[in-house]
Formats: sequence, C-alpha cells, structure tokens
Amino acid sequence: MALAFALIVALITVVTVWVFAAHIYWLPQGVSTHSAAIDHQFVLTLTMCGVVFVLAQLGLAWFVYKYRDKGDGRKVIYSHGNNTMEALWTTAAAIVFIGLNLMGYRIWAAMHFTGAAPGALQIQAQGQQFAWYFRYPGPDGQFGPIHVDKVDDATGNFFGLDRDHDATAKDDIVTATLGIPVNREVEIILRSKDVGHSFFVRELRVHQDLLPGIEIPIHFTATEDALNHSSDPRLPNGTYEIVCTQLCGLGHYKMRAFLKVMTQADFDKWLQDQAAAQ
Ligand SMILES: [Cu+2]
Repeated sequence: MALAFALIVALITVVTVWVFAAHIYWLPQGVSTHSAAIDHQFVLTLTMCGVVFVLAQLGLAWFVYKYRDKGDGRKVIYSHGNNTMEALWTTAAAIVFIGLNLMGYRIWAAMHFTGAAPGALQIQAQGQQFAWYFRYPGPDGQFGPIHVDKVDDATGNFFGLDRDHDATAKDDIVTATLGIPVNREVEIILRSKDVGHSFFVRELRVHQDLLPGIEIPIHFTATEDALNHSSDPRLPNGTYEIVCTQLCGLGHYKMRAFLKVMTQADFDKWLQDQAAAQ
C-alpha cells in the first residue's frame, strides 16, 4: 500500500512536470516589446518553483515508503519541530522570493512608473458591468471632461461627455473596440465606472486591475509580430481578446472586447471611420 501511494505521488509529479516542460498548456506568442522580458521572468520563476515542487513531492513519496508500517510493532516517533531547519528554510524561501522580486520589478515598473514616451498615443479605457469602452482624444489631443451625471448607457454616452458645451469633448472618439497602431507606444489610462475590473490581453502580457475612483495608466508597444497573429485561429490576424479577469458580477463571464493592431495607415483610416460614426 505504501509503495502504491509513493508511486502515485511520483507519477503525479512526473505528469505535472511533463505538462509544463512539453508546453501542453503554454503562453501564446508575445506581441509586445516587453513580452520577452516577462516570459523570461516567468520561466525563471516557474523553474525555481518547479525544482522545489519536484524535490518536495519526491521527498514525500520517499518518506511514505521508508516509514511505512513494516508490521514489526514499532511505536510511532513524534517530532516536535526543529528550529534550525525552520530558520533555514524560511531564510531560503525569503531569499528566493526577494531575489525574484528584485529581478522582476523593473519589467513591471517600466510599464507603470516610467511614464509613456513623448508622442505616445493616449487612449482611455473604461471597464463597466459588463463591457469595455475606449476613448480617443481626437485631433485636439485632449480628452473632454467627464460629467458623472451625463453618463448614460442608453444613449451611448458611456463617458459622460457634454459635446454641446465642452470644446475638448467635441472631437473625442468613443469605441467598443480598442484599435492601436503597431510599433508605436500606446498609453492606456484605465478607469472603472462601477466596481473593480481587470484589463488583460494575454498576447501583450498586459494585465492591470481597474479601481473605481482612480485612473491607472499603463504603456506598451505592440511589435510587428502582432499583425501576423491573433488570439484564436478563427479571428483575423491582428485581433486579440481583451478580457476582464476580476470577478465583477453576474455578467463577468461575457465582459470582453477586442484589440485590433494595425499599421499606422490602417489605424488612421480606422480612427477616421470611428470618428465619422460618432
Ligand atoms: Cu469586469
């Protein structure tokens, strides 16, 4: 019985390692300038955790077998802990965690804290139960002010714009699809209309929570590769799924939109069409 249990534990370990090592489930192709750095950090973290996982599971299997009941009437020996061992593995875990953080925080901070480069395209993204809307500042480069009392989904005024009175709001372009040009830095300013949501595009390696009452900017650049891939073979190339990854209510499961990565010329044309449809 002990041998069978030890073998099952070992088998589960081997199958688990195989699933990751053979990339049975794996990240899709990254299509942003920072995705290689994120993937590198991910593989490093996964490998370190994987080594610990394998050692712990094989250790478990070995102990189950070694200390099985051999029918010789031996009494059980209870251990009441070992302070030296506890101090050692707590220190080792702390070193690994802090070390991984020190190696990874720059990649994360580069998207959040450094600010977008001058000339980056600014787009506002609003999450709400249960849809995404995007706003482009239009030719004046300025977002019109938001009037909370004017927000009205029924008339399509998702951002609460007052186009009759606010000069900067007149040319704002509101869309349900996020169109961006390739090879150009994009700054997305995330805001929530109601509850917490999370903006996730797997292929961009961009994932950020939205909090009501706070605007959170993130910036990234889609690479040339973005034009030749998509989230799903059934979607045209350059099209990616934007999903909400924060359980935000009953309709959370259908809270998604699409990202379209285009050449600058196609993007200009697309934006013009969107502006005409306002
Ligand atoms: Cu949501």
